[in-house]
Amino acid sequence: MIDFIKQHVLPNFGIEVEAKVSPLGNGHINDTFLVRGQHGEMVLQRINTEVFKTPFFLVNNAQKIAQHLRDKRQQAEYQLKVVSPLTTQANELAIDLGDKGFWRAINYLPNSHSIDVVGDEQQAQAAAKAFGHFSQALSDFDAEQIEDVIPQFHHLPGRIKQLEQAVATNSKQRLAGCQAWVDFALTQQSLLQELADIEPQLPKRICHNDTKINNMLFDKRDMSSLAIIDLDTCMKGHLMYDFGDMVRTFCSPEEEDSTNLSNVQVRETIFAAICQGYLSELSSILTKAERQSLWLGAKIICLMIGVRFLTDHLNGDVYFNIHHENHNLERAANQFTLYKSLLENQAALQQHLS
Ligand code: GN1
Ligand code: MG
Repeated sequence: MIDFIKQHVLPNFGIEVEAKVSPLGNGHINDTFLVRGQHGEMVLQRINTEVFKTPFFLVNNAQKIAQHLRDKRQQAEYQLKVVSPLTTQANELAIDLGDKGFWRAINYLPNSHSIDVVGDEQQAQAAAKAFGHFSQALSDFDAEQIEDVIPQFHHLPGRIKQLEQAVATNSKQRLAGCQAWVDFALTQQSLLQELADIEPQLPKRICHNDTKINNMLFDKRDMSSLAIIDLDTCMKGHLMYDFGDMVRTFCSPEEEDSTNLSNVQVRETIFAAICQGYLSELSSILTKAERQSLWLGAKIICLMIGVRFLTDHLNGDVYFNIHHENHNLERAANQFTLYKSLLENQAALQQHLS
């Protein structure tokens, strides 16, 4: 892959073939590389076109959002750095090499540092504030300009249907090995009614839709907030899911795929820090219903990603990249365990949202 990139991709971006190319980050969908050339560094990505079926939507959205954030920064209304698309020699946002991939480049931010597990409350609060600031800065952006890169992305009814379908097909004969988790997931459908009750009251805003802790970069020199990255799934939606993904990825002391389930739980102090950081930026724009929806967003996101991992395990790991056998099942077990911890601690946790 690296040789292919050097020979066939870098020239399109005007980068010499001698540049150093190395894998970057740990996304589950796209392939990401750091390119170090004579004239500096950039991030190069091969977009997974099975998942992003209209990849030009993705790069066009990212371009518009980056432009809006850069404008805000110029007016001193956005304090974070902006990751922007880099164009090809032909002044395009990406290069489509057919079955050899759809490639795009983004500027690399020097001194950046990402974490996979939140270490303390300060980190949680800073990251939640940064995601809140990002949404705040986009709150006056015309949502109609943004295409749905993945229709019905955060859509619990659809995700449950996909699980039921995978169970019915059982194409890889894996159902017996995960029946207990399937049964558990399918007994949680009261969330659907809760969702149906509140959703009509929620405004549609541009959301990040993947507010994982490693999509917020710290400045490694002083651990201050540097930038929000991965604009791939920025789409119209509900902010409760951005809040939910922070709860999902900040609160557990274990990584998303850890099999040390006895330690997978919601840390209340981290949950409280998320609420403080996020609301400090957004409380003036959130409607009453949006604020009420945040707890539901946390529950839905934790359950839904468990459902998605379990579905992919049953389907034979066709969506998320895996690194070993049963990886998606391990991820699902981890995320359902976290979801259970949320439910068990509901009374204490919800107080931080009032
Ligand atoms: C995927 O590839 P990555 O890490 O940016 C997924 C998210 C999941 C996440 C789970 C397009 O994101 O929805 O929450 O894995 N992205 C897509 O870690 O499905
Ligand atoms: Mg992502």
